[in-house]
Amino acid sequence: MNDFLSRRNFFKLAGAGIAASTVSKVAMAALPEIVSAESANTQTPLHPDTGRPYNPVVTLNGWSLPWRMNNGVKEFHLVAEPVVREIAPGMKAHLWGYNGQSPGPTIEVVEGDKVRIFVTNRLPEVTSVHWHGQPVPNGMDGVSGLTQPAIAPGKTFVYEFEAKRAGSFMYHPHADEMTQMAMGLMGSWVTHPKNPKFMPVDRDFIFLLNAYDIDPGSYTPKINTMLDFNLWTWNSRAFPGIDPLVVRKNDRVRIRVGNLTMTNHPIHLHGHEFQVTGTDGGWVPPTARWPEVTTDIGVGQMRAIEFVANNPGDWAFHCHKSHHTMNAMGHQVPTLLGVQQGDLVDKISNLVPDYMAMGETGMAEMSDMAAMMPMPLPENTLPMMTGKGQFGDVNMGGMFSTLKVREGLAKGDYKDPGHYQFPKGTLAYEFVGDAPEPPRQSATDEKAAVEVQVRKPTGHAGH
Ligand SMILES: [Cu+2]
Repeated sequence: MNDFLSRRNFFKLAGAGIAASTVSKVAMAALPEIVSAESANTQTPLHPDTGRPYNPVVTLNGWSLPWRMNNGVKEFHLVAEPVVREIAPGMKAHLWGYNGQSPGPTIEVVEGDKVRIFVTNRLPEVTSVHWHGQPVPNGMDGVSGLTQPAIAPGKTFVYEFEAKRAGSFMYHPHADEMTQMAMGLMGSWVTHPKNPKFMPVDRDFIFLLNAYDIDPGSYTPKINTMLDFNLWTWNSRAFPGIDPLVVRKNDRVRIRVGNLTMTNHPIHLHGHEFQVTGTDGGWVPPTARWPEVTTDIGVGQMRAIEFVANNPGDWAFHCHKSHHTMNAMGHQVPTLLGVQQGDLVDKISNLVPDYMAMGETGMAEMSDMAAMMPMPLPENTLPMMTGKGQFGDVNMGGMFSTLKVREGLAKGDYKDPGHYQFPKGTLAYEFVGDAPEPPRQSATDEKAAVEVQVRKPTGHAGH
């Protein structure tokens, strides 16, 4: 036995919510042991104890796959299989993933490593794995039908290539893609630079943007959805299920984000400016970078952003498409802002006893819906927006998390430090006193100089 198969490492992994499954000794002689994760928590980084040294990444609500060395080749074992993934506390989804979770584990190698990946198919249909963004020989590219026969259920295929270029990559199936991506089959890949001192950072996070369409009260995604997904997730988690990104003040931070949804996501960070330092095409030369607080990540793209976390606090970090910071429930409801529903409710209640007026003053009241007796949520459904902060409801869901910048954390400390303690005099506060009526432009009786002809839109004519 070597590497992670040793007893010491097995127990280390088991303690972290990761388990090695029982396989026969004969099978083990040929195939690397199957290691799988049972929890959706962010695992501590996997420090390499064999092979070339590197600074490991932290997979948000995920983990990295252990390997074994075999005559100088790094061997991994991915198993495509049905999994149950907790999207956030209170909701589980029946997905397809790798090694117990969706997304699958992050694979970390070093530039120049010879890599062998065994892929076992435990799905009910054929699959394959495409190593997105990597320079590989054509026959290792994983496009079923085009570059290889698809992997039939029960079969194991072997992919072998050299990890030629350092950078951030993804892996996903290239067989019945629409179904398999909608079911959550995907994972991250990092090829670390051969020189660990190249573009060093103190904390290096990675996650994938992915999306699901799961009807309230059900467990399995609708695989035929084209664009109108209702759960916008990071590594198949929705706020408040997404862990915070915990960093020490003045740490240099890298966050690598890949997009495997069907739309773009403008990812926005509060309190700091960052630069895009990498794409899945390689590192951006320093002369070509510019400062940003939002970077749009297109479909099938990967971006690495970097900044110095010099501003302590609990900073929002989210997709800027506001519907992507909401969970399932109906988005097709009419707008009732300003519509007084008081007596209407009495009338409708005669017919529908559970009817509840909503949206008269906005939708923030949705945050309290789970707690409201008149309208309980269906089973296995997340509220549309939720999450509590130290001052009350955060009114968010979906692609939302926080960057928690704190002084005095230990080097590898990623534990949630709790709410930020605001220094005296640095918190927005309520004005107390008389607020004088603001001066307004005086009303006039004169007829408007321009008479406006309004033509109301009918159907698509209004476009
Ligand atoms: Cu988005």
